[in-house]
Amino acid sequence: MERPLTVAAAQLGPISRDARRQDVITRLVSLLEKAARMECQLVVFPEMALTTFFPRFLTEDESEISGYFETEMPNPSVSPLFETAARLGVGFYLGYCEQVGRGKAVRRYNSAILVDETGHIAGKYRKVHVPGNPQYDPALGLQHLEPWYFLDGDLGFPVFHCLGTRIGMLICNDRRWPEPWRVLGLQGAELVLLGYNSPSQLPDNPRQNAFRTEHHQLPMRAAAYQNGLWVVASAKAGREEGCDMMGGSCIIAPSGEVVAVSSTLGDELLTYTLEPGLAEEYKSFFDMSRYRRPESYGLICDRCGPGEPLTSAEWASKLSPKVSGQPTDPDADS
Ligand code: CDV
Repeated sequence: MERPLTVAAAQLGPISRDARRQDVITRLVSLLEKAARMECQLVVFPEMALTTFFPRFLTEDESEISGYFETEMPNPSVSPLFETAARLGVGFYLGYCEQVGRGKAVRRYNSAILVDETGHIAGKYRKVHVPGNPQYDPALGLQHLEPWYFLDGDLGFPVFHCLGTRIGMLICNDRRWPEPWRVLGLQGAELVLLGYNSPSQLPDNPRQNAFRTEHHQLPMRAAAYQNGLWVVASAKAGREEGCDMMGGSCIIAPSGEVVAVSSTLGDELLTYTLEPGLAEEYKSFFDMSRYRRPESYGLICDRCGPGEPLTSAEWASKLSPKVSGQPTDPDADS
């Protein structure tokens, strides 16, 4: 049964450090209204869509830091967004900075919420792969201090039923790792929404500069194909507080094809009518229940980083009885 869903990546241009929250919300509401006029049902805003990407600065000024965080969601400053969504019947993904608790018990996360077409929060995700350094490093050409401000997400990789679709969420750096995509795919995700803030140049890894767009799309295209799902990725782009941020917001089909891509570095709406059912076609092609071999993949969870190659004896002890009943050493029979 066909059930088309018209989605939009609502790319944002830069947000300055001293931007008023109210002015940012006005920009988001205007993109939401435009999306509704274009008959979109779901709009994806970037990571940290309410503020500048402040982890490029080190600040210990608590009043500045707390000004970047939301202590509840929704709250009076963002309510125009929720009200507009409900009035127009448009759902949205919003990346924001979440603060839980107070004083010494404070916990801060780089989060995203999924809001349904009635303006209610259908789900929340907290960024798991928090990149960068926990301290200022004067040797670096570009500071990326997310671990100074944020804890690793502790909600796993949930999938939500929303707008008749199984939807998962990721945030920026998560897209570069295959594991979260697989975990979402194993829960039947048909659509993954992702906001990002990615510098267009890496001064400390200059040999990657020529591949920035490639390294942005490559893991998402592979993940879309390997897990049979759609991806909507939305950038905070342009020159923000002296840092050039890449655009390239895009929509990717389960075939791995990029079906829409942004063309500016400013506020821009990128729309596409997707067919969630196409995800099923690719999921059936891979038929994971039949062909995956989790009993051989244990090393993925046992090891964090690379180590020495396993010996055949180590493999034999690691493999589940289902596999280790068979010889793992090609010479074992001879
Ligand atoms: N906001 C991010 O997570 N940005 C990272 C940086 C560290 C490059 C990214 O993967 O794009």
